[in-house]
Amino acid sequence: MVDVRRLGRRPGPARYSAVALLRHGVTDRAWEPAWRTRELRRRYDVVIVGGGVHGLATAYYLARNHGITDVAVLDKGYLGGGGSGRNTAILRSNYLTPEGVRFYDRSLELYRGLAAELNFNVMFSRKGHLTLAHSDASLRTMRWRAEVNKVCGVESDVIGPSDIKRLVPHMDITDEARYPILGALYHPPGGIIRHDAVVWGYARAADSLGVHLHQDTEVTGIDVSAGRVTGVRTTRGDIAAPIVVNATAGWATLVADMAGVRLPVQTFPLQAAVTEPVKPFLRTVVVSGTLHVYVSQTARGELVFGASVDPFASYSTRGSLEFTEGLAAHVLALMPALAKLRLLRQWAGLCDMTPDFAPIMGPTGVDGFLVDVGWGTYGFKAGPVAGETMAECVATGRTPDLISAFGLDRFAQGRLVGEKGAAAVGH
Ligand code: PYC
Repeated sequence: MVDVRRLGRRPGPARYSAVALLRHGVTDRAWEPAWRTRELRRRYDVVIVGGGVHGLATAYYLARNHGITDVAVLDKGYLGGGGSGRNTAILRSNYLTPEGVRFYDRSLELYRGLAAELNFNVMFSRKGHLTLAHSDASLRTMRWRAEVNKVCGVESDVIGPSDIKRLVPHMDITDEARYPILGALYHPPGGIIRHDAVVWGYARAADSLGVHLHQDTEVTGIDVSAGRVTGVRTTRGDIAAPIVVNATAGWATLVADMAGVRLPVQTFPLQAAVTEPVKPFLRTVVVSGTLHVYVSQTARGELVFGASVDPFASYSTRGSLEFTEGLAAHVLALMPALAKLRLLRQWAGLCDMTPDFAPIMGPTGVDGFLVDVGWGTYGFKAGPVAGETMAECVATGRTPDLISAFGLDRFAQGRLVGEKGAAAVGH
């Protein structure tokens, strides 16, 4: 017999029920934090720097798949306050290289099952994903991507303007459009998800398995002795650890520098914006690389827009009028009917761009210091699979096949992965 007084008291994934939800719905009592505030230990088996979806997923899969629970996730701010909470929550696996397609497809598979896995409503919506082509050159790239996708078993096809109009009735597909639409890459499995719910779900699940989550804990140094990592220094004291994972975005180079590891990464702001909510009318995610814009409609009815990265490297997360003006012009070129919609908010996140637009994952020249960085504009899409593979890397000491192409040594060896052609927009 279930003791209803205990329902919802513990953050463990299995404890929630319809009764608990009803009780929480009618009273504000008994809401407990989804994860606990724990004492910061002076030693952990694994320290993960960065409390976004990558760091939290790595901690979760370390505990869940490998039984490694003496793990601390450190974040200098709050969980999900960086790229995980600032992206436009788009999921897809229609990349250009076989390495990229297989990797992001595993991520999509994990995302599809995430609500059940974590017992947390992450609001995954398989809307389909359209990447428009406005020129012969981009149509050629779409065809190329479609073929690679199909070979890897990923649903993806080039469709023409009349099929686009059927999927997005508000789209201007006439020849009079300023940037006429010649076709699109259609990827039915793509969609959107609620990004902060993904963070909270992983955090709650990791916490319930014994992982320690420490917010407001900034890493200020990394100790290395005789080529091995020995621990981290933080604003709350030193922590000894034989394994340290850099799972930061925006600060990836600064954290790696602390261990003496140089990364071929430059950091750029990426701006996004959201409108007031309107009735649902946009079924799919729509992307135009030429117009540097992507748009989707949330379950609440808001339109979420993103663009290319700002044209200069910076750590600023401020919005700019230039971005808003460009965004409005480009969105209206695609869907003139949106002219009266009001923007509510705009913000920016930081993107760590690598030379080939593929991530940097796995071991470094410093024993025990691993990286999961360089995500450019693809980081959120990769959260679950990055967590799963980094956890395997830490637990077994071997680099899983799925990420073997993404090693740091590829830059010295000239084995670049070349994923720029799959970017939603030109950068
Ligand atoms: O590559 O799909 C993408 C994307 C969406 C937002 C930023 N990048």
